[in-house]
Amino acid sequence: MRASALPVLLLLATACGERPDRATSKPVTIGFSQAGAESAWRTAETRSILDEAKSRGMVVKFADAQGDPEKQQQALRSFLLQRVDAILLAPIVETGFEPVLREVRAAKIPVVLVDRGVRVADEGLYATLIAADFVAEGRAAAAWLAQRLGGNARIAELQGTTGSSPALDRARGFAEELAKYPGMKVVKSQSGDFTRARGKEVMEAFLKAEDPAQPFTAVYAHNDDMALGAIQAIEAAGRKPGQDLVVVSIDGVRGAFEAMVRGQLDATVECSPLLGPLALDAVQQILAGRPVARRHVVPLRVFPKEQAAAELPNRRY
Ligand code: GYE
Repeated sequence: MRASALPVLLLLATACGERPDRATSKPVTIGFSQAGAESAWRTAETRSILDEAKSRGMVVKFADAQGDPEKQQQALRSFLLQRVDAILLAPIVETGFEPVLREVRAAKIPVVLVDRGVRVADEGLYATLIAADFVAEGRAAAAWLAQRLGGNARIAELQGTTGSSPALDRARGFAEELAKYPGMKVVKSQSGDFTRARGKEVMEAFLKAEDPAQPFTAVYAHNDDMALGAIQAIEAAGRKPGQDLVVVSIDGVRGAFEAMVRGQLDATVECSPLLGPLALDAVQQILAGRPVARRHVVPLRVFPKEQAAAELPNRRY
């Protein structure tokens, strides 16, 4: 082989997902610990990562923790035993990861956090976090609602999975922004676990316990799926979502745009689940020994229902 052909071959190998530091043609193997399949957002994220890995010639060991933090720890330990080249972790909750991440680091396996953060004393336990700014999303939802309702609202809040970074931060950002408006109050708040079924159940209970003299005028759901469940509960109670109650949520899934076109949902804050290209770029950079930014913030956009019909054909999830 001519010496000049070598760098080209190496480059090709890198582009196909091979570890550039290995002379063999063994493909890169990634362990992907997914939180669950609770929402349309999450299934879109799973697809984005699996499709992107496939197109880069990477092998993915996929483990769905089904919302169980214990299962997620087991998945990480099994990736460790299988000696994967890198781990993608979409953590269910923020806490409890320190010990297992120490084991993973001792085995020199890099960890890329996708979509949610963890709370660890030693931030060096993961290479980078690729996720939206959930506090900013909560703020954007509150600001939009305040503007829409002229600074006065009695709000029912459907929170995401207890202890997850999006639930904590979306609640915090919303509350911080709301504090600027004395007429805006969260009167009920409970977790609906990011699912449509729980969103419906919790909203049903809220409406049953509602004081008729002081009815809710708005719903803030930490994701679209819960908002779609709440909309069913509101309609079943003989009220009109989008009219009697203004509904705002987060994610920007296709179902939310369809509900906006029907006039049932008022606005959604987009949080893109299409993280595959970003996550796998990070993995490839790390394996090639190149530096990666500690944090990649996925940008947000607010879509009110007036824009939904024009935007619907552009939605990719
Ligand atoms: O908003 C929600 C999902 O972690 C950002 O998890 C993600 C959230 C998303 O179940 O729909």
